[in-house]
Amino acid sequence: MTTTARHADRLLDAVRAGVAIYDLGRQLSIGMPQSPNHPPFWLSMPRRHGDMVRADGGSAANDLLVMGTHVGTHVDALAHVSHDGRLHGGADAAAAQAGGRFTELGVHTVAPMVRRGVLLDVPAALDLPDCPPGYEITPADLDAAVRRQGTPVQAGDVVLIRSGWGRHFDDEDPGRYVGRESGVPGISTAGAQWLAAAGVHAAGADTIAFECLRPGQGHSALPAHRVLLVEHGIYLIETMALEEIARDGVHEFTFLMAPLALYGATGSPVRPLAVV
Ligand code: UVW
Repeated sequence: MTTTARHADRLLDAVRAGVAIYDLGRQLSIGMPQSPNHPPFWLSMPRRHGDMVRADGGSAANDLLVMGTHVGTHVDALAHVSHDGRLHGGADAAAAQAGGRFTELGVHTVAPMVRRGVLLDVPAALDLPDCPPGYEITPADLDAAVRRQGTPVQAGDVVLIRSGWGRHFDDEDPGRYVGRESGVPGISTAGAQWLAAAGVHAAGADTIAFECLRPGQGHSALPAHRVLLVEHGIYLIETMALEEIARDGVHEFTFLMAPLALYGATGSPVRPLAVV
């Protein structure tokens, strides 16, 4: 039986027994923090109640949504990042994007995930309230979290890394979460190699770009993206809400996530769930 099938079975058992479900997605709203690399989130209501009243008196409102696919809680497909003109598996990025969409590595190829999930609570392992801005999470930190929690990482897992920076998502100044001046804590290149060596299927974090952003660096250099997406074909999930599940001390769960099947797109908004 595959890991996915085992977790689907466990999920059914859990649903029958009564389960706790953690919502790991952020609310999407105008003005929320987001990377300057991507078009902003915008929602308007072109049709309001009363604009078109049906013969039976009924009326409907509806919305127009405009946003980048890497805004809010989202998954990065393998088409998202290239290095020296090459995508994961060696495909030529310029050729792959020639038709304006990625037929091979687009987000429509990311299968819905039903997998073992592990939360690695780094600040808890370091005995800190949260990782400081610009802090690089090392393999030693990841090992310390695994040891403290007793949750070894297995091949095929989805591993979520809590830095504690997520508590800034709702700050009045969205620039704090984005790390405009301060930088943002996150995984180091060596930390990304640790995840790749463990054979994880996907990795997520409570930060805007998953990896460490040094003060003043902005979102210009993303070496962990290269290691995970390009070199190892490991999906990334960013801007996750990990505070509640960490507060409850839940470190192992069934992870559920279905990206939108946006044909050829480089990413998709998602609403991941942890089922315990
Ligand atoms: C950022 O927003 C920087 O992350 P990504 O482009 O990987 O989605």
